[in-house]
Amino acid sequence: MDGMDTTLEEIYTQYPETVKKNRKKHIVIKSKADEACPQIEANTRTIPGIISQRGCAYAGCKGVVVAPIKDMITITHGPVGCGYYSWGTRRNKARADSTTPKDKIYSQLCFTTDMQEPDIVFGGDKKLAKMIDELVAAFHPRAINICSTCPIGLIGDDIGAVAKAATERHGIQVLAYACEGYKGVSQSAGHHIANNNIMQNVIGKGNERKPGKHVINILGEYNIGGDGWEQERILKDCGYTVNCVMTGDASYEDIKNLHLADLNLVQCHRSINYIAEMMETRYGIPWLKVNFVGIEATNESLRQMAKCFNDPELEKQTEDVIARETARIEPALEQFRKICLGKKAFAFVGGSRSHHYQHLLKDLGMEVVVAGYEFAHRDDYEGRQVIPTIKSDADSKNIPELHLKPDEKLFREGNEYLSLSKEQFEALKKEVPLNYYEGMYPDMKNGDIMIDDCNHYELEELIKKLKPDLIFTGVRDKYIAEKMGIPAKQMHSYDYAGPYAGYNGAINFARDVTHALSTPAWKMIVPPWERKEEPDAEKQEGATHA
Ligand code: CFM
Repeated sequence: MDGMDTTLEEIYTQYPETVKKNRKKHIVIKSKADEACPQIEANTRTIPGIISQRGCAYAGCKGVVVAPIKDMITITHGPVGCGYYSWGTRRNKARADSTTPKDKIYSQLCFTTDMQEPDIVFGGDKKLAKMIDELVAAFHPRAINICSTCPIGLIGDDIGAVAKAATERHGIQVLAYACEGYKGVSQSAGHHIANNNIMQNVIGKGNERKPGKHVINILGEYNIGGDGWEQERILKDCGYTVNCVMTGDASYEDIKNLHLADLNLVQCHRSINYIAEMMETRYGIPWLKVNFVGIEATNESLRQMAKCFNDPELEKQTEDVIARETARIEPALEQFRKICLGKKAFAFVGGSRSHHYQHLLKDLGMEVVVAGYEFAHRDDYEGRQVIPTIKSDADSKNIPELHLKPDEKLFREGNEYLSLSKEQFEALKKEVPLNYYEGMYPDMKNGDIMIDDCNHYELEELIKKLKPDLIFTGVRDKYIAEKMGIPAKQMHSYDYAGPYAGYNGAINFARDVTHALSTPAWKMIVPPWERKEEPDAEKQEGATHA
């Protein structure tokens, strides 16, 4: 413990006093003495000049939540760079199905108004309206999203009015998201903006309940590398009807019918907890935080779900699936474990994976000693019980909290959704943490570090001091680790691999991690400034003038 304190103190000493004071609040060392998680500062502005790993509100709204809806056209209203650089970078996979043919899937395409200087000077609303007309004529989409980037907020285009007029003109829903990049301190603000708009304007518009005894949604699952498909496979085998995976491979129609389910599962709490909570308020649908990353975590989530419905047949089928799948993958995992066992890792991902993947790493016998989020809020670290004590910050001042009321026609009590008596429901709540998330802290070990908005400097220092065997990173910090000779797995798009969720995902992940740990390549890297021999001056000259 003391050792870790000293390590951090040494890192801080390089900072000016004010920076040191600020950054100290974003780092917590887990100590046995602390029953509850000490307060960690999160979701506040990154100190200017510090190289952060965060994205912007537009990235959170467009890139994360709305663009994966496969049959909606999403327009980036802004300069071409915002659209171009957010095109195809997030691997939210989509495929045709019985309700969405191939030619109605737009999530792989990029649409932007390509704002030019005259548009910035004279306004871009006309250009946007014209683009919508062209898109409707060319593609006949079922619905359209408009996502604004920074300049739009600055020049004051009224995208709401453009969307309203277009809805009337074309008879399809056109939604406007004022998700200018600067709307928050990170992409987290964009999640909230998207959640609000979808909740207010899309969810509840449909009336087609899918057939099945137990109908569920998976909220906050974006089907990166096919993760959502693996979860659907498992859940169907257990006997569930998956109404909607929100928003990975989801269709507009699925989201209109989102309220016609008995239970909401929440995979990524950070990005979708608003909708889970608002659906509970408006419709009474209970939600359950699950984690389908990791074998034990998947098993535990499936068992908790089965308990919710108090259906012996469902429980039996769940146990059968767990037994069958575990037996199938165990022999292969056992081989990978030989290399993974005892290895030390860091995990720095956005707002939920640094917690989820600790479970999978534990399955492989690895331990995470430092874990951090780029943009999570205090509740993702400390648990939802802290929400009432969180001060309003830059984000929440910009984004309205919707104060929804129970829907007069559709609201039902939680126990009715699960076909339980009131008493059974109360008993269930004692056993299964409905409508709650305990955060990452309880899963960390004594002496581990939890760090918010970790920067390049801190990452380098932590690597030097704690010498991890492997690092799970973002798209930029990955290269810091690799240049230092440490293998890194990029955990946003999985370095183009995956799926990593569920049972099949566990095997893919174990194989990729084993490859990373056993390749000698990273140890062979010697940067030019550390090479012993003097560079050949003549050759260098020649190279420059060639
Ligand atoms: Fe949720 Fe995500 Fe994440 Fe996230 Fe993201 Fe992502 Fe992520 Mo990249 S929604 S918070 S904003 S689990 S895109 S699929 S990997 S930072 S940890």
